[in-house]
Amino acid sequence: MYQSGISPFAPVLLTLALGVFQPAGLAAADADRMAWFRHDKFGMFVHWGPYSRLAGEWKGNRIPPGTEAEWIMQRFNIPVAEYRAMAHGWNPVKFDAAQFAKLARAAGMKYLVVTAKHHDGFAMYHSRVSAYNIVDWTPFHRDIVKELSEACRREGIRFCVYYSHREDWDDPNGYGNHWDYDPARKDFEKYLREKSLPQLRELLTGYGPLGLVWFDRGMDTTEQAKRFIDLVHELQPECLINGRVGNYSHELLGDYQNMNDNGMPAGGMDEYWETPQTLNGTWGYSKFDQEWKTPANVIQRMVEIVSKGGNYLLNIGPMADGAIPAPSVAVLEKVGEWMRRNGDSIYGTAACPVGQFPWGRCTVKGERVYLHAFQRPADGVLRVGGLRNQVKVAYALQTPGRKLEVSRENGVTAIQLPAQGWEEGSTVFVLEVAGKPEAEAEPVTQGSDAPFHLDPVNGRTAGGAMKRFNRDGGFHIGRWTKPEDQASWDLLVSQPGRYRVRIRYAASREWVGRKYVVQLGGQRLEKTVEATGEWYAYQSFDLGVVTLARKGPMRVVIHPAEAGKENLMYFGWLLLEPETASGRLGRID
Ligand code: FHN
Repeated sequence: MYQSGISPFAPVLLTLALGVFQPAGLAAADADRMAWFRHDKFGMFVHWGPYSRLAGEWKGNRIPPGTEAEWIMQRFNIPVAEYRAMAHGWNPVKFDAAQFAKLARAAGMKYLVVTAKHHDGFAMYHSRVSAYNIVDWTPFHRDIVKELSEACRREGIRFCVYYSHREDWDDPNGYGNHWDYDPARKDFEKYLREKSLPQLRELLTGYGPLGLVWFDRGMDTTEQAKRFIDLVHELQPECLINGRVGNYSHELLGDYQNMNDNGMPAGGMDEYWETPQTLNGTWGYSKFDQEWKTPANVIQRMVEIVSKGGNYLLNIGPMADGAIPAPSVAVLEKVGEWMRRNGDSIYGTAACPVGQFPWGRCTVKGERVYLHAFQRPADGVLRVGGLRNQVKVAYALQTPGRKLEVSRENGVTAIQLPAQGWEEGSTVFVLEVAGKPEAEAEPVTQGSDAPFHLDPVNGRTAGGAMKRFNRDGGFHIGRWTKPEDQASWDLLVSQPGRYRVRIRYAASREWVGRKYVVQLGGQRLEKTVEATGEWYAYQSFDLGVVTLARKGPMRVVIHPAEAGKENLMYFGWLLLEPETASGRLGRID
């Protein structure tokens, strides 16, 4: 046990209290709708449809390596008539909904998202809108969505559907099929009105309460996306909507942000997010792809995702006959064994305030820090830098009665690890700490004649300002409308001198003309947001030269100059570059 010492950066100490993660700027009612999503962390994605029957091969030709098997119709430009004929004979007789739900449960997954319609336009449920569905079109005649929804409820798994609302290669007016249909003659509005929206209505009215609807390959316009959102809200107000409902290059619509496929953000974010990931290299089943991730890899990905405040939606691709590939089952069962022992360090936890470690990651819940050691350090000591709290007691999650020795030196907490009890994937150690886990911020430092690079990852937000991810531009800070909505950084200046300040941001038309303030120590720059063209069209702007007069700590803060209705900007970075005519630092004498 120890008392936290005095930090050398005491004047600029800041704390990040993330004990109960609840993204800033959300109304309480919104936050409540998200409660299960925030808690559950781990879901099963199921990509299944007639493409599974082809298993990555069309007329003796293999789908190019690295291509997703569910895209086979588009990759080979298979004519609608031929693809329909193939689907007509599909009979997945081994399908057993209970097996899916039981596997999800055994793996520790809490929600299941099944492709009710993927881009090929085929409905995996009994649609009255289109006869091109599993019940009417195939000899199988069973409603897969219905059976899965019932099995999930029996197993306590939250049931959710994926629906490809924009892309539809079967419908003459849907998006994406240019080989059968002339794009210039398509009436996309008709497709929305007569197929996509009515099918969504069927899913929202025929299968009980849905946890969420997972849309994909977002709508072009906000107006179109809002029709889908409105329908969900009208029919099932509690049902969540994923971020891909809208255009990826516009402001996030829906309840949470999706990473790109298999994506992992560089750091934690201030909003809800989820990453969809594959177990091998494809979503739909391919007989050619046997590159399965190991249980350890899946566990470590899960820990990494949860340590950054996200959810992990992990895919299985059932085969043509309805069986789940044996390697998927084996991996998920192993992951489930780990979850049964260690789930406490995953469910209901929040992002780790103290970043990433060479030996693993961490998650937090209440006044506990869960240290996930991916491997045992050679000297048997787990070192945790930047944790501000006093540690009351430390132990391995599996052996709470056996206390571990803890010491602290120069701001680093050191835990003596046992030699036994190591797990494949991650071994979890618990620190019970005084108060909510908080980080001592690492100041941003500079190298010799080197700039300060201030970005969303090494800064912090306050008020309504949020660190966010977008699919085009990586991280940005957004949702700031008033002076209290701030981004700030603590710097440790080692080379006083003159510095040129540059800022990079993207601004949509409505934000142009808004005033913002950059405070650097005692200096204040007031600037106006300029046009960059588009939502995520980032540009850099020169803000002039400032003087960093003294060595030591200094704070940089950016915020809107006054309150307004519109967002300020999507902030990318601020650069402080040594200003010299000769290329050398303009030093202060
Ligand atoms: O095109 C789809 C793909 O087939 C798969 O469904 C993934 C899952 O996230 N989403 C799209 C690509 O991003």
